Amino acid sequence: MRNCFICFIILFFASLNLHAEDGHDLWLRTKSTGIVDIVCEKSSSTLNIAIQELKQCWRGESGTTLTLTVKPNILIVDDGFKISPGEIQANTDLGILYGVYELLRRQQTGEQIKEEIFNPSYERRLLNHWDNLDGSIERGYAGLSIFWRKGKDSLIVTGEDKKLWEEYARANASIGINGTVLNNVNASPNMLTSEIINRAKEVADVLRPFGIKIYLSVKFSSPSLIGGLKTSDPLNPEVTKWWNAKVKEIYNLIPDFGGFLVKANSEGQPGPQDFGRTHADGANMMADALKPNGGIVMWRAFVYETSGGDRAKQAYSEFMPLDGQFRDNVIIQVKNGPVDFQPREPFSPLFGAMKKTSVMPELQITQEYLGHSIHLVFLSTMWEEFLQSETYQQGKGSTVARCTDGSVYPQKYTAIAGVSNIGLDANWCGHHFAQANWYAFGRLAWNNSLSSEQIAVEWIKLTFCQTAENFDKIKDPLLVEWDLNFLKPVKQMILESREAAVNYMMPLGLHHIFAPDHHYGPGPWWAPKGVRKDWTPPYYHQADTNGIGFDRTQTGSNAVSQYHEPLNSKFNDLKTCPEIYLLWFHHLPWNYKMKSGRSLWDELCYYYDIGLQQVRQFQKVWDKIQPYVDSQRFVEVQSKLRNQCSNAHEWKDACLLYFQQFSRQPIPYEIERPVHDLEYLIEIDMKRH
Ligand code: GCW
Repeated sequence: MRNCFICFIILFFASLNLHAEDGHDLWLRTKSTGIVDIVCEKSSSTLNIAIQELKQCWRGESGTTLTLTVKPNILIVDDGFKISPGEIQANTDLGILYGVYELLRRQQTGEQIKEEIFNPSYERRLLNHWDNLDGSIERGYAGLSIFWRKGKDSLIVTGEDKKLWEEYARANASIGINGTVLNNVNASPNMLTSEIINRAKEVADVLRPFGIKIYLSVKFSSPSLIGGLKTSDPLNPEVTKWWNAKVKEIYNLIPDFGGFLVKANSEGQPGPQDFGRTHADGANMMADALKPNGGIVMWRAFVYETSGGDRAKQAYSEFMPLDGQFRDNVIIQVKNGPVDFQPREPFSPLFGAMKKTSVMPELQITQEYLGHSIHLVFLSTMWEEFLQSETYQQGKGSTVARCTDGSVYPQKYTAIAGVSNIGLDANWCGHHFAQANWYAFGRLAWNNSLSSEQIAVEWIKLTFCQTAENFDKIKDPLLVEWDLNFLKPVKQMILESREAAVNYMMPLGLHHIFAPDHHYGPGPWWAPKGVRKDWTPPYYHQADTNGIGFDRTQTGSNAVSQYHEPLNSKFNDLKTCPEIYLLWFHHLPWNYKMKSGRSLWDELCYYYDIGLQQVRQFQKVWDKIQPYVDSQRFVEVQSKLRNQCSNAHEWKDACLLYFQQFSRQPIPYEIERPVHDLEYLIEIDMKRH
């Protein structure tokens, strides 16, 4: 009987439209199953979109009357909204649109719809595109830019461009993203030429009805590079005049322009220090130019000098003394960790520490250090870990989330940014599961206390459930079957995936042991003469015959001192330092005894092995769900998982064989033996597959 039922299920799903599916529809693939009567007294382009979405995607009871009401309510913040079964209420038209997306999502995922207010955690929720004006994307793994291209038609805006930008805007609005930086932080000065600003205006016009403002990355030396000035000194009156005029030119074309993002005096980019000025001098000059039109400056704290000692300490050392010196329309944009988007880092100590300055987190959605668009890694769990980290700046409960969203300190502006993983690939993100990271970023930017589990469930249902109409009939046996055989295992896989990547790449607090430049495969050995030490993996792992790890304790670089007590002592003391950060903060002998009772060397071997086993398990999970997914996405993900698995194996072998030269101990005998030679792995340097 049971077998019969399973056969029926399989046949049923096979007969469903499991057609080729390129993934372009993202999490927005539902079609309406009934009619909704919409009452809305106002009209605007944003409200028109809201109404169209409702008509296209309605899954509630057919014939329902839904009222959309734009009226001030003090309990609703910014573009927040109130939902009840028959009404969506908001202060703004955009709030209504967000309310519509929330209602439709709930209908599709079978979540309850009751009277409830939804307010955003951050006022500004931005994507940062590292797109270059020639169409290439720094750290982009999903094809060329959707905004820029080279060639003679580079400035022509085609119907196809507009269609794609509109789809992009819709996807962003559906998860609450309301800003986008159109170009790379390693900015070309040409971004500020009139012809390029004109193209940016065309993008802004398409994005506007969806509530998305545009921002631009600017090069600090633009006045001298394209403005014909002799200097770009921020205190020079000619320079100030140039920026004022440029800002005016932008606002004439784009009246709701959001502002500038600036990478200055970082990795060779020009900045105020080139003229003996401070970051505050530079940021304030731009902030003053933008202020009359309500624009802001997002000034990045990603700085580290060649001779600056422990790289993990430098952003804090440089920016803390400037706390209180920035204009109120400057926000300091800080990467989640103190080094650089590693698979695991403790949070940057700047969060919660700068008390008189607005501070915003920068996350990396594109997987520069997490397997590009080849590895299946759901980043929500990493961001959740970061946002929920206790800073203790105002006692317990001062999490990074609360320190940055205005709950702990009043901030004039609150914001969060994610470095985009979007390109021209049909599925936008290169890997079907990388779409989940775009989705998760938006959801967390809207509500920074959401759990990854909830986000995962939403995304899987919206993206993969072929029978979404069944969610309102919760007892439907097909749905129970789908829950059990697809949702449950896929959810478990993605929730585990980031930890798996940490395990096979750099467990126990190891970091930055990547091959150079592409940051894809392992390169713990890479240290050519003459290269900046803090660009080489041995600087970070410090392995020698005595042990491994970066000593950041009070007797080492003392990076621990940048954390508020009790974290300073907790990280400093071996007995209390969480093992996930062990080698981030401590240099330890190979035979150091871990909590598990194993030696540090053995434990390292176990973690690398567990990581590999986890990916093998992911392959099994995916193969088993084949009946529930369309053939194209099935095959594409399956093939990526194969690559990921062989990469995980290479990571494990490369790191263990390399570190074994120092530990001089055998790999525990119950663990699978390496199958690659170290020489071979060094030679191939794991070029991208
Ligand atoms: O992680 C590093 C990247 C660079 C990037 C830089 C930054 C845009 O390797 O490609 O440059 O960070 O964040 O500025």
